Amino acid sequence: MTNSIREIRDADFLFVIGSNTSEAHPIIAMEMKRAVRRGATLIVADPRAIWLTTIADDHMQIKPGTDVWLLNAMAHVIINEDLTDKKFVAEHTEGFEAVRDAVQDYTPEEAEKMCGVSAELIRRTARSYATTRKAGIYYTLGITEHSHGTDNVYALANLVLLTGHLGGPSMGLNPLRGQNNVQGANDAGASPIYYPGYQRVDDTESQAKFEKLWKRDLSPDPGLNLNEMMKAAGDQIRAFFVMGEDILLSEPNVLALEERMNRVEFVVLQDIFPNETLRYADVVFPAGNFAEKEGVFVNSERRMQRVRKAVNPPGEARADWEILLELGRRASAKRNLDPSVWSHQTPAQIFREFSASAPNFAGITHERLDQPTPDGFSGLQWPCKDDQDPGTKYLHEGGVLRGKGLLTAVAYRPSMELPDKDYGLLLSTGRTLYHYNSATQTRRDEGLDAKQSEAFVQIHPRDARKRGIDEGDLVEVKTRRGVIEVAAHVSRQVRPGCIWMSLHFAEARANVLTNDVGDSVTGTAEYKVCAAEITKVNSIEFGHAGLFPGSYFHQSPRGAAADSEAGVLEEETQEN
Ligand SMILES: Nc1nc2c(c(=O)[nH]1)N[C@H]1C(S)=C(S)[C@@H](COP(=O)(O)OP(=O)(O)OC[C@H]3O[C@@H](n4cnc5c(=O)[nH]c(N)nc54)[C@H](O)[C@@H]3O)O[C@H]1N2
Ligand SMILES: Nc1nc2c(c(=O)[nH]1)N[C@H]1C(S)=C(S)[C@@H](COP(=O)(O)OP(=O)(O)OC[C@H]3O[C@@H](n4cnc5c(=O)[nH]c(N)nc54)[C@H](O)[C@@H]3O)O[C@H]1N2
Ligand SMILES: [Mo]
Repeated sequence: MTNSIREIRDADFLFVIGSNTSEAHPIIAMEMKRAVRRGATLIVADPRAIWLTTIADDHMQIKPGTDVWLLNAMAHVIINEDLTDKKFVAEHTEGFEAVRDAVQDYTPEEAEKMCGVSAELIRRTARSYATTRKAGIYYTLGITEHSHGTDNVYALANLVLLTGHLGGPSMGLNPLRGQNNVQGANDAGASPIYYPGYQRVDDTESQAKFEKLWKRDLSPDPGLNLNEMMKAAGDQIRAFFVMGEDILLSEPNVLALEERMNRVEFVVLQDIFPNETLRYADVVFPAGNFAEKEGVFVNSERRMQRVRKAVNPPGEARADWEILLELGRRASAKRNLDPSVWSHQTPAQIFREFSASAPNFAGITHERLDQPTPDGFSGLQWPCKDDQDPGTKYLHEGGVLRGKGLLTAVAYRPSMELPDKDYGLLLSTGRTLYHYNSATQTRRDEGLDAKQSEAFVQIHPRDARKRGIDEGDLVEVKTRRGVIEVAAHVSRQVRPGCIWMSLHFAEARANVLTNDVGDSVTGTAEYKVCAAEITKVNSIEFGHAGLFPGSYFHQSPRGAAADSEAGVLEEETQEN
C-alpha cells in the first residue's frame, strides 16, 4: 500500500475495485466504514453484490474481466474534461501523450456496452475521484487475477498519476496484501526477480553484494514464476520443496498439475497440517505455526512487526527457520561449502543480516521492533533507512520514488476463455469470510465449520430457472478442464450469466475448473474468469436446502445485508 491503514478513515473518496474487503480484509473494511460514516464517498466496482456495496454511494456492477474498459473510460473523462493535475503531470510523470491518445476510443458510452456500467455513473465517478483531494484506490484480486491483471494495475496507476492523488495521507494506490506476511515474503526476496529489498537479480551490483554475503556464485537470470514452475513440473523441474502452500488445492487447472506431479521425482512438504499436497510428498517436515515461533511479519502497510513465541511447537514440529537452517548446514557440509553462512543462532541474527542487506530496511532490527513507537503502535514501516529513521507512513511524498511516474497506455484484451455455446456461464472464484484459502486451518475450527461446512456455487435465479436448478440442489459444474459436484446456491449476489464459488473446499476444488493461463508479466493465474456450465444431478438430496450461512442476499440484496454476517463481525471487532 502507498498509504497506511489508519489513513483510510480520513479519506474523502474511496474507490474499492475488485476487493471484497469486509470478508477478506475485515480490519481494513472497518476503516472504510469509518470513513463512510464520516461522510466520505464510497464507490465499489465489483461484479458481485458484496457487503460493502450495501454502504456504497454507488455500485459499479462490472462484467468480470472488463476493468480496462471502465478505467480507461474514467481516464478519458478526466483528460477530456480537463480534470488532470497539470502541475503534477508535468513535474512528476512521463508518458502523458500516449495515455491521452490511447483513451480517446474508450468513451463512457462504449464502455457501458462492454462492461455493463452506465456511462453516466462512469462520468460521475471519474469527476468525483478527480476533484476530491483525499481520494484513495483500494484493489485486490478482482484486478490482478486475470491474464491482463498487469494492464488493470497500470490503468489504475494512470488514474492516480493523472490526478496527482499521491504522496499525501489518505491518497494513493493501495493493493491490499493477501496472506499473513506475504508482504514480508516478497520483501525478503521470495521472488524470481528480486533479492531481499527488491534488488534485482539482473543488477550486477546487487549480484556481487549477495555473492559476497552468501558466499556463492549467483545467476543474473530471473527464475521461473509460480505459474511457469507449475507448468515445468515433471520436466524442467524434477523436485519441489513446498513450504506453507497447498499447490494441489490452490493452483489453477489442478488435474493437469496432478498429471505432471506424477512425474516429479522428489517432493518435500513443510507444513503445519496435512493438506492435499501431502499425497505427493516424499518427505514431510512438520513446522511450528505463527504462535510457536519468533520472528517478524510484515503487513500490508509495510509495517514490520515482531511475533513472539507463545507456546512450543507440538511433537517433532520445529519453527520454519530452524528447519531451513538445519537443512542448510547439512547440505553445505555435504557439498563442502562454507558453513559459516548458516551460522545464525537466533531469528534476530537472521533478521539483521536480511535488513542490513537492503537499503530500505537497513534501520530495522529486532531490538528496535521490540520498542513501542511514539504513536502507540508497534513496529516500523519501511522504507526505514537507518537507526534514526522513524519509518514511512505513506510513499512518494514530494515526488514519485522512481523519479517520474510512468503513465502507461493499455488496450483492452478480453479474458482468455469466455462463455460460448458449450459453456454458457462465466465462472469466477474467490473467498468467503469463514474460511482461509486452503482451509487447512479454518476447517479444523468447529465454529467456522458450523458456519460454513460445505462447498457451494452461486448462480443467478434466472440462470438457475433455465436449468431447472433449485436452492440446495446437487449440481455438476463443468469446464474444459474438469468437473466437480457442489450444492447450488441460487442468489442475486452474482450477475446473470455469472457463477461464483470459493476455493476453500478440498472435496470440491474450484481449481479443477479454473484456467491456468497466467498474466503475461507476473504469471498470476486467471482465477477470476473462465467458461463453465452447470447441470443438475438428479435424485440426490443434498445441501442445506436454502440455508447457506454467510450468504446474505437471500431476500433483497440491500435489505438483508444490513445485518449481514460480515457487518456484524465488523461491529463486534470494532467494539473489542
Ligand atoms: N476470510 C478470508 N480472508 C482472506 C482470505 C481467505 O481465504 N479468507 N485470503 C487472503 C488472501 S491470500 C488474499 S489474496 C485476499 C484476497 O482478497 P479479495 O481479493 O478481496 O478476495 P476475492 O474473493 O478473491 O475477490 C475479490 C473481489 O473481486 C471481485 N471480482 C472478481 N472478478 C472481478 C473483475 O473482473 N473485476 C472486478 N473489478 N472485480 C472482480 C469478486 O467479486 C470479489 O468480490 O484475501 C485475504 N483474506
Ligand atoms: N480458484 C482460486 N484459486 C486461488 C485463488 C483464488 O482466488 N481462486 N487465490 C490464490 C491466492 S491469492 C493465494 S494466496 C493462494 C493461497 O493458497 P495456499 O497458499 O496454498 O493456501 P493457504 O491456506 O494460505 O496456505 C497453505 C498452507 O500453509 C500452511 N501453513 C500455515 N501456517 C504455516 C506456517 O507457519 N509454516 C508452514 N510451513 N506452513 C504453514 C497451511 O497449513 C496450508 O497447508 O490461493 C490461490 N488460489
Ligand atoms: Mo493471496
